Amino acid sequence: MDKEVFYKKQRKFGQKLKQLHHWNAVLFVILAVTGFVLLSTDFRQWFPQGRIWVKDIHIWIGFVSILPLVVYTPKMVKHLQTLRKRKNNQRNLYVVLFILVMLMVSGIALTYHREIGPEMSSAALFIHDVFTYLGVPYLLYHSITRSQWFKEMEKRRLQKDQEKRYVIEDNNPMMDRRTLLRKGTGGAIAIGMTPFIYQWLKPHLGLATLNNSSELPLTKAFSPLPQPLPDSKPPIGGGREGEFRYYTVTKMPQVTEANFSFQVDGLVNHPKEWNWEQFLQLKREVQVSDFHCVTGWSVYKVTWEGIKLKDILSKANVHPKAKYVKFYSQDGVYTDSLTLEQAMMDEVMVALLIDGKLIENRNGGPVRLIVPEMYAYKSVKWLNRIELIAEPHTGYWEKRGYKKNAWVKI
Ligand SMILES: Nc1nc2c(c(=O)[nH]1)N[C@H]1C(S)=C(S)[C@@H](COP(=O)(O)O)O[C@H]1N2
Ligand SMILES: [Mo]
Repeated sequence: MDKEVFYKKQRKFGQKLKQLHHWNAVLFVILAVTGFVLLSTDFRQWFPQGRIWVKDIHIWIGFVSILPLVVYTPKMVKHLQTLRKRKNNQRNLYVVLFILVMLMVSGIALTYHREIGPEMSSAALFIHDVFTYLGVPYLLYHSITRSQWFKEMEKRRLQKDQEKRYVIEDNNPMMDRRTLLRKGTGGAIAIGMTPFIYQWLKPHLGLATLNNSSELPLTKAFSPLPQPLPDSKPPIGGGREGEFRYYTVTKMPQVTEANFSFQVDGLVNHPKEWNWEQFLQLKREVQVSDFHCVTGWSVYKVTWEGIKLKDILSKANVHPKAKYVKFYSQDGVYTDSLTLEQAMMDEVMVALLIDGKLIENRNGGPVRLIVPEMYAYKSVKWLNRIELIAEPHTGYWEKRGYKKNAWVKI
């Protein structure tokens, strides 16, 4: 083949690759944006319903983007080799590919979190997080510095420099300008990402215990405080392993002793209502259990102290017509339910203490439900009312697409 034809072909091929490259970038931007929305606790609060479809979009685009990557990669590698492009370009390609593959593999694992179990999901979520927080800025840098817009800006800057004869002595003024612009871009991205990375690392740096100062610590809002049982302090579980991600679909309710009440009503023979002091008189027990969120994170060996739900139900004397138990939160919005049979399981607890301390407000305190065998969307925070009902009730997240079957083990 003569040289002319060869180069023409290569150029055409390069053009095609460029288009594909562009579409990959578009898919990637959608994934990055939806991914950060899913990470945002603020979004969860402002627009909870949106989370469900944002997650669907994220997963679908994720799957769709596998295809162009598979088609595109071998061609790109070949193209770079034929044109004997700079080593730099090739190395960059492999870094980008590595990031994308790690995100995809961990993303697929997370999509099937239920099938692979909590341990594998936690690992997948960790990988997905790492490559989001470190990989996304890299890819952002990659796409900005390779865009037509950026290259033109570089060119313009260089021309200006030459006109002004600033860097005329330099051997390679283009290189200098370029390095400067690129370092600037890299720096700006790094600074922009810092709050996100900080947010992510905070619990791992031991900063999670610092309370938001606008929040009244519950230990000040209640008196007396529950005295932990010997099994709670020191916690028989040896202290929890892992970090909670604190979720709320509303503004966090400020529970105080004055507005605290705990009710059991509906289809019961003896409806009950306790104030704080009376509530503390109920017999508490201690249990160690794991806590699994359906989005992939878990906290292990949590020592909870509280009242077994079955004990509370027996105090209220459940009417034979009751088939389901509905749980209300003091936030006025969040609810969920169990069948009566599920509610009678031994480990279902109305918890007050975690690892020997009153449960914090953001963690659902002072009183939250714990259903260790099920995903934590069943574990209603700021629990203040239990209603016995005859018909099934669809909980907050279940209404918005979460499965009614919340068993962790399938
Ligand atoms: N009232 C209320 N309870 C709730 C939620 C919520 O948003 N509001 N989120 C649920 C979900 S999805 C999870 S994973 C756990 C999170 O508990 P944490 O915020 O203490 O980590 O609480 C569950 N109970
Ligand atoms: Mo969750």
